[in-house]
Amino acid sequence: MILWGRASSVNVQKVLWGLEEQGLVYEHKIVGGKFGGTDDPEFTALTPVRRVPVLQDGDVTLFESNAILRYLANGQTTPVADMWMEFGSTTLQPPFIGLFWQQVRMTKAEQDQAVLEGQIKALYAGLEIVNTALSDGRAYLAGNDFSMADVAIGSLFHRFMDLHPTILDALPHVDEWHASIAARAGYRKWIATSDEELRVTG
Ligand SMILES: N[C@@H](CCC(=O)N[C@@H](CS)C(=O)NCC(=O)O)C(=O)O
Repeated sequence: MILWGRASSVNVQKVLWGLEEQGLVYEHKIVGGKFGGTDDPEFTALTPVRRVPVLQDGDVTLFESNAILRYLANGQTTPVADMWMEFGSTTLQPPFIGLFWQQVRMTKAEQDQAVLEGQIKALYAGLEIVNTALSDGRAYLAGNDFSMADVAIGSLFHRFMDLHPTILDALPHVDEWHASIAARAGYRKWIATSDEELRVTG
């Protein structure tokens, strides 16, 4: 199995954590961002979108991080886990990415306070939905078993909590869930990492 993609990409981190959870052996090829390589013929032959991650496993080649997580789960993702993975992609990830770009990838002069506040509001609204779901006492997003939904959504948390350390203060169920997934080896190894490589100064 070969995973293509730089470990500073949140979508690659998600897959690295998924691989760790499944205890799979793989080769890691670092491409994308400052490492380049996404326009090289060897890479473009694998994916039409020229983005990371890409997973190769024998005859199977996949792009899209959530599809890769489902593949790694080997058919074990439930419809409820699938639902939360979609919610992560459609509702949480867009404001998270917007926030990250504003605060990490732009200079102070380029940042737009109104956009930033809009992203925080949207992200918070999404997190309130997660908080309500978890208030029924389930241990994980899709029930009492850890699933790829926890990986897909949980992989977003480290960076925005770094930027907004108090964001979960009024969301106790998300806070508790996050503390439990953040203790997992895969999260500590691949998600709780520095974003220094991506920071724009000024
Ligand atoms: N929806 C895709 C998004 C893939 C994506 O946008 N990847 C970014 C990194 S997070 C990328 O390849 N950027 C260009 C680069 O790293 O060179 C997924 O979930 O895999």
